[in-house]
Amino acid sequence: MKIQKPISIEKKLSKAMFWIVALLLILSIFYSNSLAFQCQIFTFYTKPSHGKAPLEVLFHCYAYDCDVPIAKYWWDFGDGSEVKKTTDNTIEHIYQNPGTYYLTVTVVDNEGNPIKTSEPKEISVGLSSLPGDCNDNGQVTIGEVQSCINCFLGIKNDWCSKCDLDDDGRITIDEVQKVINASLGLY
Ligand SMILES: [Ca+2]
Ligand SMILES: [Ca+2]
Repeated sequence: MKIQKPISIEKKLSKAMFWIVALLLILSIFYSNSLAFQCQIFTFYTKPSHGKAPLEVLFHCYAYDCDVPIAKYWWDFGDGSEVKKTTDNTIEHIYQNPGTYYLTVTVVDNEGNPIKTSEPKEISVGLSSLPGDCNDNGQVTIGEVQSCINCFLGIKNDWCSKCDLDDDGRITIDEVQKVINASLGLY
């Protein structure tokens, strides 16, 4: 009969140590990755993104960088007005004339060095306030209604942002109803 040798305390300890070290290593990799991920946060939104001129738009930027403190925001409204420099991360701007504008915000550190510039946000300012008047010609056609219905059904097209009347990123049945009403002259 074979007698199994008892595993020595030293061996048991070194095995346990191995697993503790491995676990610590995994945890430290995970932690440093999650820190790196959190180290730069950047969100930027506008409300509304479209409407009738003159259109007052609110811009909000949330930026965080753990390496450098963010001191200023430079707002380029894309309409030829001068770049506004603020310490506040929220600003309002009125677009006086119809057109399509592209706004960017740059976050700047306390020594005046730009850290990051946003992707351009499109602001569409029209002549018409009719819901679903996607091409801004003062009437809502069956084609525009069809486009908005398609957006509601998840079939994306260029006009979906115009059909999203409250700018919340989705097209609801109420919004489609408003567009249909506008096409019937009930708005
Ligand atoms: Ca139209
Ligand atoms: Ca919506």
